[in-house]
Order: sequence, then structure tokens, then C-alpha cells
Amino acid sequence: MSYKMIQTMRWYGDNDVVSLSDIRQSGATGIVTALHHIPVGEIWTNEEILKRKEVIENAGLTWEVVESLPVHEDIKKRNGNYQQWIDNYKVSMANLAANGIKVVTYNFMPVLDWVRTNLDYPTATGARCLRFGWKEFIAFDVYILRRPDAEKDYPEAEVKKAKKFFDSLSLNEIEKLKITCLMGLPGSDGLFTTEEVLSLLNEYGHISADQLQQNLFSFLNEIAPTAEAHGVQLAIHPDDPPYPILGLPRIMSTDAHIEALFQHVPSKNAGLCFCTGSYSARKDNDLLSMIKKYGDRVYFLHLRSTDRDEEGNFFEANHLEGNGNIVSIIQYVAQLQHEQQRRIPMRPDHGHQMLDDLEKQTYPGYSAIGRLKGLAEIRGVEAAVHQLQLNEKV
Ligand code: CS2
Ligand code: MN
Repeated sequence: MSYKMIQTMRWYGDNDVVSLSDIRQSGATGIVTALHHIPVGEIWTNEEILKRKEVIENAGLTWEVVESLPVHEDIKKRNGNYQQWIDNYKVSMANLAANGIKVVTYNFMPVLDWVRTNLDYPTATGARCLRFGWKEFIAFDVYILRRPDAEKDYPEAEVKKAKKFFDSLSLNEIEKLKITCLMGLPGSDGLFTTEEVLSLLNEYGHISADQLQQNLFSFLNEIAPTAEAHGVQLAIHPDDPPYPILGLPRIMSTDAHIEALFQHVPSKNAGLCFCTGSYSARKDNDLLSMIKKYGDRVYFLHLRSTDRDEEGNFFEANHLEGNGNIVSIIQYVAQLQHEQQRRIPMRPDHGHQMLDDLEKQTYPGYSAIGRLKGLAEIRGVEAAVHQLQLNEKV
């Protein structure tokens, strides 16, 4: 028996420009998807789950992972109808498990999921990638969103740089930056007004990082018995970028955050989606040491890399380049799977927009060819590592 990673690709459903047959041709065998049409908090019924599962299986693929079963904002804030949403979450987990889908990814980022300041940043090869730049982000926060007191969150010199940059932008460029920064707002299609965003942010005004962390632990300890009863592995995705932004607390960005989670949530069914892309954007995250420490509870792997500079700006690098240390991570994962006799689902998380995809409109980071390239490189590394590990002489 060979314990290789389960190779998957994310699929957004019927609206995805990338089809299941495209994914099948990439060599992936599994699908990562979600029922995006169900409003956050509502129950994922057996019927809806089965419908999606059949579509996937009819294309010769298997539904391996849910990404994401989203956590309602009330649960994060622990107010309003949170108890109802938690009960619903348990039912959705049980329904997924009944249909054989047992890895459930989620995140606990308030308001926004991911944030970038550029979705078509040119790489040296002419391909395009996602980028996060502080100067651009501060310009958005202080001068476009005009979040009250935002400038106090940044060093004065940085705000000055951002102002100079902001002053150089045309109206179109300002609009583009605004839409880009708000892209990771669930349901975002550029239609949010700045007032709406400010009011969403304001709801977290009284919630400290400690409080948010407690709310996460309470949520997990409440759903853990259901996860255990149905064999569901919960996989929390890290904050992206792994910093507090827009005055919001962030609690899944560092090694210390993971350690605290495992201290307060003893259930082994609460584990990690180890996203090398998100974690690697911080200099103080040593990815290899982190995965060595917490490998037992890694239930899903997002493999991508970032290239960060001294100021903390980063762009998404080729999968095997940059700060992600992907080759070593794969080598360690190969060892881990062999020792523990298990297979961890993996997907290339994002890819560059390149070749024919440069003309296509896809979900940012989710064009076909760049991800296919990432997957192919990852598969190559794993195949080689695996063969060396088995001491196969040639
Ligand atoms: C993903 C995240 O595209 C991405 O950046 O890795 O959006 C991820 O799906 C969610 O945070 C998981 O809940
Ligand atoms: Mn990720």
C-alpha cells in the first residue's frame, strides 16, 4: 500500500469556468467543493449534498473535502441566533458524513475571507498572480474606506507612503483597488458600499482577539461530539493574510494560535487545513517545524507558496519557489503518511493565470492551467520523494 496524498482540485460548482472534465484531465482524482448556493448558516440537506455528489461522481471523480462549510458571523460573535446556527452546523456535518464526505474545512476570519490588493500582478514570466501590498492596503483602508482612526493602526511613515500612492491613482484605479480589497467579502461582487463594510466591521468593535478565540474554542467544543460520532475531521483554514486587518481580530495566523487551539480543544476531530500559502506570508512562521509539531492533526493540505519581502508584502510565487518550503513540506508529509498509514487530501491552492487563461474570467487564483502546473510539480516531487523513501534503487 502506498500512502500518497489524495490529489484534489477545488471546483466551484456548475458556474465554474473550469469544468469537472478539465479537472479530471489534470490528473486530480478528488474534488473539493461547497454548496455555495445555500445561505450561510442554513442546513445542507441530504438531498442537496447527494445531488452535488452525483454530478462529481458522474465525471469520474470523488468528493473528498468540503471547503467551506461556512461559519455564520453570529457564531464568531457569539450573539444573535448563534445557537441555532451551531445546531444547523451539526446537522450539516452529519448529513455530509452520511454521504461519505468526512473532511470539513472552514475558517474563523471575521467579515472577510481572504484579502489581496492586486489580482493580476505580472510575474517575471508574463503570467499573472495575486499580490498583497501594505502601501496599497493602507491606501484602501485610510483613504478609500476611511475607517475611523485607521491611520493609528500603521506606522506614520507607512501612512505617508500610502497617501502619496493614493494621490497618484486615477478614479478608475481607486475603484479597482476598492473592488479588489473587498473581493474576499463573502457575496462580494463590488456591490458593497463603504458604509455597509464599515458597519460590518463595527460589529466587531467590542470583540477582542481573546474573545474571538474563546468563541472559536466554544464552537469547536460544542460541535466536536458530533464530529466524533460521525467521523468528521474538521480542518480550520488560517487567516489570509495572517495578520489583523481593518481593525479586526485574527486568531489563526501563527504557531501560538494553533497551540492554543489544541490546548483548549482536546478532540482529535478538530484539526487543521495546513495552508502553506497563508502561513508562509509571515516571517515568524516556520512551516516545517509547524507541520512537524501538528502533523497528527493536519487533515487537509493547501500547497502553494508566497514570495515575501522585508516589509511583509507578498505575491503568490510558483509552487516550488518562494517562502513556502514546499519540497521539504512534501518530503515530511510523505514520511508522516507512511508512518501513520494514512493519506492526506491535498490541493494546489491557487495558481498563476497563464497561457489561454489570461483571457478568461475565473475566480481569482482558480484558473485551470496555473493550478494544473502547480499540481503537476507537486505530484512530481511526491513521486520522487516516495521512491527514495522506499529505497528503490535504479
Ligand atoms: C482559500 C480560502 O482561495 C483561498 O484563498 O484558501 O478562501 C479558503 O477556502 C477559506 O478560507 C476556507 O474557509
Ligand atoms: Mn488556502
